[in-house]
Amino acid sequence: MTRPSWWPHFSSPLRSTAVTARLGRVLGIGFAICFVTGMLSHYQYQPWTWLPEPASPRQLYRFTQGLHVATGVACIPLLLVKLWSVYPNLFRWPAVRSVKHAVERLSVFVLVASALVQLTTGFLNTLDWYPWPWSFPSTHRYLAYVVIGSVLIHVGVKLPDIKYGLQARLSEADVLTEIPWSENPKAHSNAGVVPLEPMPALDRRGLFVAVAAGIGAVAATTIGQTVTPLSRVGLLATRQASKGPMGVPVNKTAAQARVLDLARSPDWTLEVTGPKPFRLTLAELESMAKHARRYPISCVEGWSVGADWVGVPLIDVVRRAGGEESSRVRVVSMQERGAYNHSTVDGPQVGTALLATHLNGERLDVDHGYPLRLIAPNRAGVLNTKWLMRVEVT
Ligand SMILES: Nc1nc2c(c(=O)[nH]1)N[C@H]1C(S)=C(S)[C@@H](COP(=O)(O)O)O[C@H]1N2
Ligand SMILES: [Mo]
Repeated sequence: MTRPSWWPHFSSPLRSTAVTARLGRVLGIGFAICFVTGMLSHYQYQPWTWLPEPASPRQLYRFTQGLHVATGVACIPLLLVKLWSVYPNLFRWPAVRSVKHAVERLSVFVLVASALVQLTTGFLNTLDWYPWPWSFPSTHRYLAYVVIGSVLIHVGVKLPDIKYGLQARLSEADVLTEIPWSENPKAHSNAGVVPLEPMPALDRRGLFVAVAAGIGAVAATTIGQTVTPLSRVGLLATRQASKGPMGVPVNKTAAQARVLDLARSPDWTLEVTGPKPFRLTLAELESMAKHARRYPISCVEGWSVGADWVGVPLIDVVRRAGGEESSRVRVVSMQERGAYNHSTVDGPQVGTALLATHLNGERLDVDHGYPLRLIAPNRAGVLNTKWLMRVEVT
C-alpha cells in the first residue's frame, strides 16, 4: 500500500533521535524525582509503625515536597517538547506494521495519556483547584504507578534507539531512509522524511536553550510559594506568605471547617485522655506556653513557609497523662467533617511536636487554628491539625 497523498509530511530538521533521546533522559530523571519524592509524601499519610517519620532534619519534608512540585511543573513543558519531537511517528506509513508494533504503540499511548493527566491534575492541585469528583491523593498515587510502569516499559522497548540517540551528536542528521520498524534500531522520528527545506532559524542547541529557559521560567514562578525571595515573580505560586493572616497562607479557614463558634467559645478546654486523664483551660495552656520553635509549615499542595511558633511541648502533656516518649498520640480537632480533622503523632515526633498557641509573635489567628493547634518538624502541613479539642495518649 502506498502512502496516500493527504498523509501528513514532516520536514523539521530540528527533530532527531539525538534530540529526542536527550529530552527523554532529562524527562526520565524528572519523573524519577517526582516518583520518589511523591512516595515520601505518601509515606507521611500512611507510615509504618515500626519505621516512624524522623523529626529531623526539620526542613526535610519541606525540601522534598518543594522539589516534587517544582520538578512536576517543570516536566510539563519538557513533556510537550518531547512529544513534539516524536509526534510525526504517529503519521508514519503504514500506521500499524505488526502486532509487536501495535503493542508498542499502545504502551506509548498509556504512557502519554497517564503522564499528561498526572502532570495537569498535579498542577491544578497546586492551584487548589479540583475540577473532578474523585479523591486527588489516591488517584495521584495510583496514576504514579501507571506512569512509572509505562516509563520502564517504554525505556525497555526503546533501549536501542536511546543508546543510538545518546551517542549521536546533536548536529548529526538521522539516517533518512525508511527501514522496516522492527529491523532497524536507528528507525526514528524522521525516517522516510527528507528535510529539503532550508535549516530553520533555531538550531538544535538553540532548541535546548529555549527548552531550558522555558522550564526555568515555569519553575521560578512556581517555587515562589516556597522560596520567599522568588515570591515576587510567583505568577504561578498561588499561596504566598503575604497572602494569609500572620504572614502564613491558610489552606482551610475556620469558616470553611465550620468551627468558628466552637473555636471562639470562652468555654473551650483541651481534653487529654490516657492513663491519667485531665483537662486544661486556655489560660492554663498559655501560662505553660513558654517554648519557642522555628518549624516550617509545608503543604502537600506545594507551598511552604518557615514560621516561629510558641506553645506547650506535646511531650509535657503526654507525660502528665501517664504516657512517655514512645507513646502513640492522636490529636483531634473540633472540626466535625473532613479527613484531616485528626492526626497521629508517633516516634521521634512525639518529643519534638508543639501544641502551639502563638504564631510569629502573636496569638494564633482563628484561621491558623486558634485556640490550639499541632505543629511538628518534618511533617506534612495536612497533618498539623488545627482547632484541637482532644489529645489521646495510648
Ligand atoms: N482541623 C484541620 N486542620 C488542618 C487542616 C484542616 O483542613 N483541618 N488543613 C491542614 C493543611 S492541608 C495544612 S497545609 C495546614 C495549613 O495550616 P495553616 O492554615 O495555618 O497555614 O493545616 C492543616 N491543618
Ligand atoms: Mo495542606
